[in-house]
Amino acid sequence: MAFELPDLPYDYDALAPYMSRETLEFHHDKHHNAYVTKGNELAEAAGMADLSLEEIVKKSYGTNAGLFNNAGQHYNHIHFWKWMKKDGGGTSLPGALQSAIDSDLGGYDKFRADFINAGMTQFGSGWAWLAVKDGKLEIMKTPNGENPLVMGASPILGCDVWEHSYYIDYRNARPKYLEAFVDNMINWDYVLEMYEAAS
Ligand code: MN3
Repeated sequence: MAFELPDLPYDYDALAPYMSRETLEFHHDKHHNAYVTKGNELAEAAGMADLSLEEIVKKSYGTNAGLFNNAGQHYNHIHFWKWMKKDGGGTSLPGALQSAIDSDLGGYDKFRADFINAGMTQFGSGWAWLAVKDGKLEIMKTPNGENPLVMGASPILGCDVWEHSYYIDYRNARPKYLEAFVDNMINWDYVLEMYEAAS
C-alpha cells in the first residue's frame, strides 16, 4: 500500500504561537513529504510495497536502513500531527489515561517531568515517547526514525525532537518546545484512542 501524505488535521495557524505556520509548512509539506516520496521508492525497490506501513517498519528494521528511516518517519509523523491540537495539553486527561499514568508512572507531574527529560536527553535527532509495553505505560526515547514498535511496544504519544520541529520557533531551546508540547499542544483524546487500541 503506497504511502500518502495526509493533510494536517487542522489549519496551519491552529497551533500558533506554540508551533507556527512556517514550522508546519516546512515540517509537513517538505520533511514529511520527502519521507513519503523516498519511502515509496525504497519500498518498491525492496519488494515490500504491498505490505502495511507497520509491517514495513518492523520488517525493514535492522535489514534495510534507508527504507526503515523513511517508513519509520512516515509512521511517526502520521501520528505526530494527530497528537497535537489547538488548545491542547495541560492536566485535563481522560480518566482511563489519568489512572494509568497514576499507577504506572507515578502521577501526572512525574510523567510531565520524565517525558520532557526524555526529549531533552535524546542526543541529536529523535523522539520522546509514551508507549504501552507488556500492558504498562513506559516513557522511552529513540534516535532518528526509530519508534517503540521496534522495541516490542505500542507508541501512544510521541514528540519529534529533530531540530526541524522546533528550530524556527524556539531556536536551540529544545526544553521550551517540549514544555509547550506537553502544556499546550497534546491531543489527549487521540492518545486515549491509541491507548485503548494498544491495551
Ligand atoms: Mn519531523
